[in-house]
Amino acid sequence: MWPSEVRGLPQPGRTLVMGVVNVTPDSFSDGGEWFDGRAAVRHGLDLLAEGADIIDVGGESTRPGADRPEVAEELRRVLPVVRQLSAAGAVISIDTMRAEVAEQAVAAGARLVNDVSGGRAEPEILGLVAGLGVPYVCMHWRGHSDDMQSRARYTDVVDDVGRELAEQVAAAEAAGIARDQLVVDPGLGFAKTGEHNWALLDRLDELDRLGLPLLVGGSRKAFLGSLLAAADGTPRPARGRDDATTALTAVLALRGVWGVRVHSVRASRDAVAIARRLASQRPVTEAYQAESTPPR
Ligand code: PMM
Repeated sequence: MWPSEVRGLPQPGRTLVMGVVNVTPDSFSDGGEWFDGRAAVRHGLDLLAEGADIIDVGGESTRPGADRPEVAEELRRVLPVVRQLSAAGAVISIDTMRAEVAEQAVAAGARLVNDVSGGRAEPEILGLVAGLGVPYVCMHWRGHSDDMQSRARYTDVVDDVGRELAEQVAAAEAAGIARDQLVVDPGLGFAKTGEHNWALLDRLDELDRLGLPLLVGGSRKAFLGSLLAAADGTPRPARGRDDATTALTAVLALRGVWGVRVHSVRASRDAVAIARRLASQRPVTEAYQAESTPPR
């Protein structure tokens, strides 16, 4: 099984729940709802109250076909949100592929760099993160969103993703990132079809040969919409995929992943509590109640 601790991050003894705050006008999953900085901060505080262990703040949409913002625009979106949520006591992750954004976000209080390109978009991010001494999420990635689906070709997706992730991890370690600060992520939906995502989820344990904690981001993604399509084949819209996301969290938590990246935090925390209770056969109610904030 995967290691479950990352130096510098919370270690609650269960799967961590990372809540998503997209400060973007065009993410597929929440359609620009939190583009306004104040709304993004309010949303982050809500996710914190729901029990998010980490809040992942991003200013670039990675929806297939999306255009990239300028660096200055990405900074303008994320920095005030990172600053205010860190000041409120949240553990913040910065979701960026850019070294400049990672550097300024860590200076503003972020404690984790979540790079969906796993060092492939801007390799200099690896040395920067090593120097900052913060943990790093290294996601499997083959190219930018404008043409990533054309790269969704694999001989055996689980073998290929495992091998390519191992190369990305080797580059991160060569740049000086400590092994106990590395997390890997199979990158569901990034240069992957629905079939690829399901194969990765089915054979997730084969990625344990990387010997690193695993983060999985399946929340509201298109493969869930296809699974839950209407009788006429229309995919279920992103907003209607939260219950399926929660079910996926339960499965992943039972299989011992380090973390899940989700939009609906309370539901995933509940799913993790059930998985933990079943796995440990020890009561967790008291610990869970003490950690949770009562519903508002
Ligand atoms: N997916 C998205 C964005 N960032 N980060 C990690 N580590 N893993 C993911 O799967 C991932 C990510 C895209 O989803 P969104 O538009 O809902 O943020």
